[in-house]
Amino acid sequence: MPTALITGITGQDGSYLAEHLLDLGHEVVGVVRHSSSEPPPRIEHLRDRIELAGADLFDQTSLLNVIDRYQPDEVYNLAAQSFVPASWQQPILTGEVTGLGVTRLLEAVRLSRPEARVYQASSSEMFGKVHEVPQTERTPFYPRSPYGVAKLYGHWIAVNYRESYGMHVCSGILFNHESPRRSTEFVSRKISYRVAQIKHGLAHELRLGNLDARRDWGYAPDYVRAMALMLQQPEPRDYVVASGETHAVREFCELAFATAGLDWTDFVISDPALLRPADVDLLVGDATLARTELGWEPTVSFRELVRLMVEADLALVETEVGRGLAPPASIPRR
Ligand code: NDP
Ligand code: GDR
Repeated sequence: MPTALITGITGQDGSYLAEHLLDLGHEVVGVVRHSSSEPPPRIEHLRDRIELAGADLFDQTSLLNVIDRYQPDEVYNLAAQSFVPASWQQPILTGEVTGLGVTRLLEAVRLSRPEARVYQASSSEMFGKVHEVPQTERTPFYPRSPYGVAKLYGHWIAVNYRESYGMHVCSGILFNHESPRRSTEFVSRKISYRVAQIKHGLAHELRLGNLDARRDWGYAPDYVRAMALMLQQPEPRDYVVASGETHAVREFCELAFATAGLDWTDFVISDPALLRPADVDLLVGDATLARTELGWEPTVSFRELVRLMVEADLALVETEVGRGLAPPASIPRR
């Protein structure tokens, strides 16, 4: 049984990837940073099937210790400060974790388990102000946020360790992928959760920033399958993973409200305070390489994604209301 070590296991993707690797018969070790609250909700249901190890992408020794102790066959680096607006508020932290943290992890692997296969979570945010449409593995990068810049560093250091040391390192350039496990600060879940609150009479409006931004949105469980497939290839390389469709935030709103029988124009307010210092206007990926080499295919369309997220939040809010746990009628503004 191969052993897979996942950093960022408490995040959206980490929880789905852990489930997928367990289904494939892997032993799973999850890296968690110290926290004053537990258990981490997204992996609560997996607690008796996975091992958790304490380490932090800030801390070289802790990473070396976990690699040394578990000698993983596969390492998935999903940990990051991943919220783009927070990267302007905390640019140095973002650079340390999302950027330099990749080097710390690669150093730990190089020193203790150089034959391990490594997956680096790269991002379509690296394309930023796009040089071509659609974006492929060969499209030049132009990041537009401290997060995007940090991810670009992580991407190139992954390529560099592959070329310098012959390590088996793959970088997955994943476009936006969402699910009911997404945090409510990201626009998809912010919308779906608020739609559910409005439907249950717990809120009356939804304040958003840039409604014209276009994203290539997919379903997170589909995207973690691509991560695992990359590490099964004989030769390491980088792959774009995307649906190939682009939609505006306003389309997401329209569909989400319609799913609950509501008209989005009655509730959505465009708030200039929520605009970013610089935004990424248009993303759409070409995943031809992933489709042909990995045999990867997404199973959930944009319309299905919006519907399943709204339906999940309608059920969640109904349960919360039923238990007297109705959350306050506000969610993070950014
Ligand atoms: P999340 O924000 O949901 O999860 C981030 C994870 O990183 C959490 O488990 C968090 O732990 C952990 N983490 C943060 N800081 C540290 C640290 N200093 N040391 C150790 N762990 C840390 O992200 P997603 O699951 O959505 O994304 C996974 C990865 O993929 C990220 O790297 C993201 O940047 C990248 N990505 C995501 C895309 C998407 O659309 N979702 C698209 C492209 C790339 P804690 O729970 O303790 O906060
Ligand atoms: P993104 O995702 O920045 O693409 O990064 P997010 O959902 O935060 O924003 C997508 C687009 O929606 C616009 N937008 C808003 N965004 C948020 N969060 N809140 C709002 O109120 C709002 N109104 C409009 C944004 O301006 C943006 O254009 C995600 C993260 O998961 C990254 O870690 C990952 O690398 C990329 O996707 C690919």
